[in-house]
Amino acid sequence: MDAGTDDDIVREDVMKERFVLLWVGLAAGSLGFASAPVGAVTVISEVFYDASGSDSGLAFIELFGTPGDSLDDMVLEGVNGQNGTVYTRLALSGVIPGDGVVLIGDDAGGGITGVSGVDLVGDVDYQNGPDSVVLRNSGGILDAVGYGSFGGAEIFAGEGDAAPDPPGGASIARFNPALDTDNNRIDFIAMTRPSPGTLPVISSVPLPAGLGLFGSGLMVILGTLRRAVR
Ligand SMILES: [Ca+2]
Ligand SMILES: [Ca+2]
Ligand SMILES: [Ca+2]
Ligand SMILES: [Ca+2]
Repeated sequence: MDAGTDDDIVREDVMKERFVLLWVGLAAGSLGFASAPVGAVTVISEVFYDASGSDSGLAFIELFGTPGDSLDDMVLEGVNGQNGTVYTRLALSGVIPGDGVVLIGDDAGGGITGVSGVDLVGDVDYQNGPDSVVLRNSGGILDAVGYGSFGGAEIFAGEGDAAPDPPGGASIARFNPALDTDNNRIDFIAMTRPSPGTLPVISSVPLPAGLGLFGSGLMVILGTLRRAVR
């Protein structure tokens, strides 16, 4: 591994920030949850916009929020990084399921998707970056993520700094779905194995019953993060 490059330093900083956030989250008992806290704002938890080969019918987006909350007022927009225009818009419907996870699979045509276990089907094959996805309701923007390397003339419609833009076959996912720092670079990691409909490893780590479990859970989390930032 090269040492001392700017990229390495940035990654180290992101790791440190995530570590602190994880530590605070674990200490506060906010992890190991089955669903978002009541009243939590719905967030984008994972975006898979570039499958290996064709994306049609394989792309998906996953949201995380409070079970029972209505989706009827929510809209997902794909924002073109080249000029800032909205190139696709999907109005959502229904309610957030009991596990808090809403999975929307890309429509390959005729309402058919290749993504299994979806809650909704629609045009969610977002552009492969640098681009952004915005979740809004009639009150304004609920959450947004921009991914990729934005040049000076390109329009970033995410939050804070851009999330990574992993190679085809990988997704970007919120490393802790219950945490939203409004900085995409901190909140999102690359997932070499997309997880449609399920939350990242971190949120399936049970609440620590003792230091041993605490330590082992933390190692799983840190191992996941290390792999993700490579
Ligand atoms: Ca795509
Ligand atoms: Ca592709
Ligand atoms: Ca946010
Ligand atoms: Ca997932």
